[in-house]
Amino acid sequence: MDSLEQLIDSARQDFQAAPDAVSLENAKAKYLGKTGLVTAQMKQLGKMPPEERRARGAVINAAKGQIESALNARRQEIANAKLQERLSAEAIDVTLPGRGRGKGGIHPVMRTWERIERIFGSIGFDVADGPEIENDWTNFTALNSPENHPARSMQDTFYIDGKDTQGKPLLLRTHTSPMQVRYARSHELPVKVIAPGRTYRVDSDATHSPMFHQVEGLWIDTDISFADLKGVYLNFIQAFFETDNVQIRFRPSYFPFTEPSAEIDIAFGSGPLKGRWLEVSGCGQVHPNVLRNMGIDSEKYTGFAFGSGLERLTMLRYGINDLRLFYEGDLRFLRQFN
Ligand code: 2NL
Repeated sequence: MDSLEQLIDSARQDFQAAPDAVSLENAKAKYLGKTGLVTAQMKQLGKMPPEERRARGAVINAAKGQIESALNARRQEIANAKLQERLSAEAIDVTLPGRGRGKGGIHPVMRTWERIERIFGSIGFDVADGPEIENDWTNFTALNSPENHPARSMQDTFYIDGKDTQGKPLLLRTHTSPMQVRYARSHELPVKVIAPGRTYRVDSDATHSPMFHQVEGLWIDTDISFADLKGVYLNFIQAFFETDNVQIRFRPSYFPFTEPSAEIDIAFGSGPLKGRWLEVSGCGQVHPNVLRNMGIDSEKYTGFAFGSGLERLTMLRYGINDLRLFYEGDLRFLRQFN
């Protein structure tokens, strides 16, 4: 066999034996490099007589071409093998369930908020919304709070730097009543509305937070009495706690914005709180001065109002014993409601 045939055979074997790109390039040098075996054959040509040189040169070139294509074929094989290896290492099992994203959830106080809107909505109450930064007329004066009332002091209320357009102090609303004042002044009678929202007072301990949530209710028409208040509130408590086995009582009290005024207590007939009177709300007949500040004829119209804390209602509904759990953002606590 011609030595060139052997050269091609041995190159093919060497290339085939090369396990990776680096050894393949080394094997290439052995044949096609500057000092390689094919190159050595080329160098022989110079010593040949011209008439043989031509034919021999063509044969060597053909052999070189075969070795090059064997090299390229092996290069392709190695590249393909490497790609296959990567693909199987990085394989994605598309049949696995997705990992999903943290979905977030509804805060228990917000659940209470939504429940209350639904319950009062079902008996025809509208929902009012308004600013958390108020002026002192809407937050205090309109609600019949005397100028020197302690609730208006810097000790009890967060005042904002700067004044409103009339040079009056600005403050974080201390109750949601100002929303109802705004609502009543801008809507036709009868007024039948609830005002849920955030409120702020300078107060912070185990049972008080500087920010808390309140819902107030207001129903003003020609013949709205305390009896209507009792009916509406009992209906609300029964719907909210999902039981008819609950009693309600009114205890005389005082608020500047209502006259007469009362505290509302409830007592469950069963469960862990069975038989204990629990305070859940303040309420009363809207004071005539407040009606006048709403632009309502206090000789023709009467109405009731109440104010309940959303945190308190939420604690009673779920059996939560510490108010601070609502504000710590501990997911172990919050996840239980979702
Ligand atoms: C409490 C007391 C109360 C009201 C809120 C009210 C609102 C208007 C007019 C008259 Cl616009 N009254 N709201 C009335 C009585 C009591 O809340 O201690 N809540 C937690």
